[in-house]
Amino acid sequence: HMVTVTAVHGDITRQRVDAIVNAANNAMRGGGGVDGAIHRAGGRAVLDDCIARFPNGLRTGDAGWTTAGDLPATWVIHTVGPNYAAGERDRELLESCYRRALEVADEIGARSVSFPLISAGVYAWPLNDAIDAAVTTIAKTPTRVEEVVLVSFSEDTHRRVQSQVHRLFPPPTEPGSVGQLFDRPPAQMGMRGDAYLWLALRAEFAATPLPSTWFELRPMVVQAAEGIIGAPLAHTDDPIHVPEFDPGHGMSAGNVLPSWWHQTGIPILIDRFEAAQQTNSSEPAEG
Ligand code: AR6
Repeated sequence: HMVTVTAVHGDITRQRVDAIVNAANNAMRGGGGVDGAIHRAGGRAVLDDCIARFPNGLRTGDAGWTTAGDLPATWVIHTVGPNYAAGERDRELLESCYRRALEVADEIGARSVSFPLISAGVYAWPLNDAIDAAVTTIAKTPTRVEEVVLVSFSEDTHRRVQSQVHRLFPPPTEPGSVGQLFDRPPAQMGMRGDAYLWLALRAEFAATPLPSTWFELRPMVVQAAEGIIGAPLAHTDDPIHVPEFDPGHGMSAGNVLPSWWHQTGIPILIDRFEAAQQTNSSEPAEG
């Protein structure tokens, strides 16, 4: 399907989209966290509509819409995530929240929808798994929604969401961009985090025009990589652990190997850069 998914750091109540999703509770009468923020910003109209349309509340894993009141969005799609802290640990229920919210979006004709990370706050679902449930369920749910925005309140959470979004929904790269050099992944990566770094660099350079020489390319890549991993890409065999590249599955997940970049990754990019230049200069441009 044609859905575009992006990650944003900020407050979901400020999102200018057709619908924002609320992480509500079964009673559907407001609460803390993102629920509290949405009811405060939306005003009394949101609560009145909750009472009118959901006199008996909402089941865990289900979703339903109300007006968005004073919010910039048109609708609020309320969904109730499982309360992990209280022992509700069936991941199917969490996935159901994303699926049902997208179904409700289709019902009301919302084309752009912003989600918070359902159950990842007060309900205490383990963060990496909450992120995985969000991105994989959105990826496999057929929908007419065109734009999904995953909004994270904290910078750390945003970085984790961003790297999973880059993996499952790689953004398009522009012709003649540095990002295009990353379009094909190399046959072998150094460590598991290197695949994430590769995709993060591809996204960062998606619209950056190619420099004129390869020796300008190298520092561009090194500098961007250092900005993303927050450490120097020194010539060393010591791996660097990047928390947001670690989906929480294994011990070496999230590790980046600087020596792989110097010995393999960057040389591959330089080869591709030179191949791209050959193609460009052999075009009959100057007639
Ligand atoms: N914008 C974006 N994300 C936010 C915002 C905001 N304004 N505020 C919080 N978050 P939570 P839950 C993030 O606790 O775990 C309520 O009392 C937050 O950092 O809001 O599903 C309800 O009434 C976290 O990553 O929802 C329920 O009783 C994510 O949103 C219960 O909490 C979800 O955190 C639901 O708990």
